[in-house]
Amino acid sequence: MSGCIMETICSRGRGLRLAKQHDIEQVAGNGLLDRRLFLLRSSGLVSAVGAATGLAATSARAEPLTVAEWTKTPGSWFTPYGMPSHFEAKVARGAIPASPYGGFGPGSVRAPLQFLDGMITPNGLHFERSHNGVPDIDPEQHKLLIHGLVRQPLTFTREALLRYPMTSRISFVECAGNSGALYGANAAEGTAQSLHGLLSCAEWTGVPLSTLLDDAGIDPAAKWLVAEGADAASMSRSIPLAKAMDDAMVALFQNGEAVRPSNGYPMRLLVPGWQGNMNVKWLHRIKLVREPVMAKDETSRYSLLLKGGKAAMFKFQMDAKSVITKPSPGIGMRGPGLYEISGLAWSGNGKIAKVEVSADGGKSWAPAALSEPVLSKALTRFRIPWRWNGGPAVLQSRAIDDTGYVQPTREQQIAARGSRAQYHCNLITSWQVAESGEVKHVYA
Ligand SMILES: Nc1nc2c(c(=O)[nH]1)N[C@H]1C(S)=C(S)[C@@H](COP(=O)(O)O)O[C@H]1N2
Ligand SMILES: [Mo]
Repeated sequence: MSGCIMETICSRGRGLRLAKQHDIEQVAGNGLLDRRLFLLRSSGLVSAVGAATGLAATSARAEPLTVAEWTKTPGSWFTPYGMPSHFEAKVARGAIPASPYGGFGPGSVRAPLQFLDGMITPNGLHFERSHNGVPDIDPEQHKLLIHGLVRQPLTFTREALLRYPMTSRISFVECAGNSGALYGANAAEGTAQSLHGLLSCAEWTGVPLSTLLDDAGIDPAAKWLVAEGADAASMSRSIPLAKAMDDAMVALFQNGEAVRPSNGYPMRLLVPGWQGNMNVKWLHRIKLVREPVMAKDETSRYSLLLKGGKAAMFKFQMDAKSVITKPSPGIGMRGPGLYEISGLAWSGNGKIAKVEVSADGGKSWAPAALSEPVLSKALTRFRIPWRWNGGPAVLQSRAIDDTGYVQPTREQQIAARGSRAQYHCNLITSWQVAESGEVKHVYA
């Protein structure tokens, strides 16, 4: 295969003149190619590669278009709220299990990461984790109370919040329990969705929490706040005041429309980059306090169990992590040739600085291209070309954020934490590619 690409390109003077030799060379073991390969469109190189690998097989041999059935008759009428093509029915939050409590109660559904591209999760596919179901909240009756160590307690209706100046930011939400199966002794069978799908990213719009706290007047004795939801779980979390004043937001909009009921309608707290659990949905109360209140959701749950029976008192930020979504289990390979490996990287500490990809189970690594925009505490799409020779391969990705934090191997994470940590699992995922093209989760 490698000879084939090289010969084709070498026989095309224009491509060769504009693209340097190293642009198409293998840059790491088992066929990883220079990340700029697909960016060299103007050089003619990509079309040469396409012809050489069969990537362009369908478009290169153009035949006259036939007139399809849907071109011969008028299309359907409009709908008030658009839905995806019915051909995309598999792109869903999985099979919804029957509620053990007759339609209510705790549960979660996961975003189908392997079927999505870009950095944004459509609202209908945003993962959901709810500890006691989704309340049906009338926005006219819902109120947000800010009280405790403040000069003057205030209540806000949604209407009142809508009169404030809004800000927007693109931010991921990840459940601290996401990927927890990877602490297990044996590699769990699963897809990007079932293993890592408690993760989504949206553009959130709302009022900076600092604005509302300033309006209430912060007592200098206040160092923390407690945020509480109006659902039947009364989800409560203690949040350091410094974080609240830094970049927390009372979000009213999600990707341009009102926050969905399952994601916190009419308002949710957004705590960028920190445990999903702290992003309290159906937010109705914020109390300023001196100390954390040690609520059930920060002690019995969502705290990080370490080796020797110790627990980290608080571990809020979600460290750098990445996962390859294409190829991945269920999204396999169809014959040897040139492919784009693509996936998601994110860090609760800041921006993704670099993503490296390995096709030989971590023996060698090559840098992936990061798709713009690369934003702090948002999902970042990475891509790298791969020439699959049809042999066995183990694909891995490793994220590095702008604090220098490097996503750990499984070995490193288990050595540091033991295997009962349950939360904050951000170790490197390995996808094994079989000669059949099938992809499966393994421990490398
Ligand atoms: N009020 C309330 N807020 C909540 C929850 C909840 O059950 N009730 N679940 C939390 C958890 S555990 C997570 S991971 C995130 C999930 O957000 P999402 O459902 O919008 O994806 O919301 C958090 N906020
Ligand atoms: Mo969660």
